[in-house]
Amino acid sequence: MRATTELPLDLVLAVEVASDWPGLVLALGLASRGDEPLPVTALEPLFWAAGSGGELLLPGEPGELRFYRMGYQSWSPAGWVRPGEREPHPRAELLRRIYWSPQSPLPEPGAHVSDFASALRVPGEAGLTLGFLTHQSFLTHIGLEGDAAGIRSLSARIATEELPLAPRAALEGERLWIGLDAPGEDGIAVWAERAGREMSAPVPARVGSGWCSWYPFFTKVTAADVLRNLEALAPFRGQLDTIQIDDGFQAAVGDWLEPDPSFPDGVAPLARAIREAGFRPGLWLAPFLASRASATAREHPDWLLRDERGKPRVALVHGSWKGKVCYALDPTHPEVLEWLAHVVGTLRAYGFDYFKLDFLYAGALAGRRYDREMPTGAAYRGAIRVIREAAGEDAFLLGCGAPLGPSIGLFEAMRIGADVAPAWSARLTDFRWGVPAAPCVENSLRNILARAALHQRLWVNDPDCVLLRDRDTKLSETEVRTLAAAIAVSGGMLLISDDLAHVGPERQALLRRLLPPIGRVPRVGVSAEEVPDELSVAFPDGSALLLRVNLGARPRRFRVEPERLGLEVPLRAYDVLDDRDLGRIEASFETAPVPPHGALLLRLVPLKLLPGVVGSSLHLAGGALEVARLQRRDGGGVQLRLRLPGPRQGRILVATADGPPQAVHVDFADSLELGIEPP
Ligand code: 9PG
Repeated sequence: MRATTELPLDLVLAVEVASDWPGLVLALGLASRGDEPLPVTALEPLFWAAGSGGELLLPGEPGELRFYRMGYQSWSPAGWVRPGEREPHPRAELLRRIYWSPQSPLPEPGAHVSDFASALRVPGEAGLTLGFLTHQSFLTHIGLEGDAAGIRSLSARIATEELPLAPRAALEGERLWIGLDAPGEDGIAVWAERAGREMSAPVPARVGSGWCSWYPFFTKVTAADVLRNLEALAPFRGQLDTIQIDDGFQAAVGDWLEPDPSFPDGVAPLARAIREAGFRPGLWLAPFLASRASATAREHPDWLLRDERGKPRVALVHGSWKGKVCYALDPTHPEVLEWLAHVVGTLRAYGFDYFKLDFLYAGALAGRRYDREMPTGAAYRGAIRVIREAAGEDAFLLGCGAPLGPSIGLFEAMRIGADVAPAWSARLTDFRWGVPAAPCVENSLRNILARAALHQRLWVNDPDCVLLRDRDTKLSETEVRTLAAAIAVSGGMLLISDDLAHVGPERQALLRRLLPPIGRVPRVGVSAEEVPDELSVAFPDGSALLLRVNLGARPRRFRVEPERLGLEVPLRAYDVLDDRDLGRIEASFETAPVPPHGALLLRLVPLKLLPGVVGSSLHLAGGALEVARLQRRDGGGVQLRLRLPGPRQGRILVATADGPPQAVHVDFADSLELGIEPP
């Protein structure tokens, strides 16, 4: 469709009707007919306001509607809000720069914003999903105005940043998908599936695991700490993939090839040692930051992004970094790009082929760039592509602190939430910041649950690390298990981050139960709360794993409805975390109370799948990953092959369709052939 306007400008709209899902794709663009450049503020492929004609028909009562807030970057909080509800609000300009899109307004009372994609639905009912499928050039957001009485407006916006449209030139907007009829939770999944496809997301088939130096050592990490842990991890060779050195090896943020005195020989010998020990060497970098104390910032003031007054743009003030104040590098400056290629190419030549690229929002800040005509998304993507090229097509890029939309298609994996910490909550800091994003388990869990649907559609989700230490932690046994179970069931990367000297035998046994990562795409349960409390995984053998999390401060019972999970009753239920058989289940049931901050992890096996393994203490999958082969023998016995990497001790529960399960104690490494006769 083409429409002319009063300006020397045509609107060009292409509408595609999707064949595999009810909905459509809108591609809105502009074509100039004039002789003068025309600055363009924004494109809105969708705008609806009450009373402007057309009706927004949604099931349920307006007061029950929830709006999904994606959050701008890895650490920004995601979740469902009630229209009209007060939302998080960064209290300082610098916090806004870190957690908010430079192109999205801050939420006002009665107005809501979700970056890149959103959904609007009554819990459990079909709803409306809006999401941009491409982010080649521009940042995007979905806006909503309304409250419990009704929705006043809904819009989908492409920020074109006042960039001039050249005479006679055309401008293509990002493509917007409007999904109808999807239950809200699933709508986000369908959007992610499509956006991943359109942007050719390089999603690895296998989900990886590793050790990260940050959470035990922070910036104080030394080469000796890394080597000591490498040695302690030898028994996990073949099960943990990557040993990743985090922040602290560099002379200053921005001076990546100059070692800090705590790494007297630099990182090259460590890359070799890690590889020789049978692991993949990984390294952390913040490619768009340069601290005030760095040679990079000092020697190349022209590489820094500038604000409106021409001053270097501050991206972060960090208490434990030399120089504290960090500037953002200009992602369009040719010398910056050349230097980034040199840095990453050199590190690759040292042997690193896994890069955790952090504080990436700094590559998409507002400011005056060398290339003044390049929009933010394109500038960011161009710089990441340069890094990719230097790192190698076979390198593993993990994004962190990254604007989500423009990162689609460029990363194997992406951090999807706040940092963990050895404490459940950080409410005071969250309150001071105005954004619940301070490092703690509670904030990390929020996004593990609320962004679970992105996993293996846009990238492999990195939920951040499991914390296993039993010293120097405020986390209770219950809280440690909740974090571990949520990370496992989310299907995301399985990273640990402790000094192994502080991980006792029981917590090491828990680590075994987390490896290999489950790696599957979970389904998010229906919830009327801000954060969903349910994830479930359906396994190809017909069984399922169900996770329920009690984020509250009081014990809570949960209702388990097998049909809702697509499971046939009768079935057998097994409590994985407590290694306890829950018997035969005939219908929906109410669970025993789950303590505050606790989790319930159930393996559910329909009787029609039996005889078979109904429970196992060998892995948090509870039996779903363990069985490589099962043969039924005459007379009711079974022949089993168990397969799991590394030494395993524990018990498996084997059941027939009608009897109680038999517990069989096993002790093996890698695999075990087992014949079991009926009792
Ligand atoms: C290394 C860390 C770890 C961690 C990352 C990221 O706003 N801040 O001051 C802020 C500091 C650190 C931080 C996030 C925000 O953590 O998520 O895993 O790599 O950097 O410095």
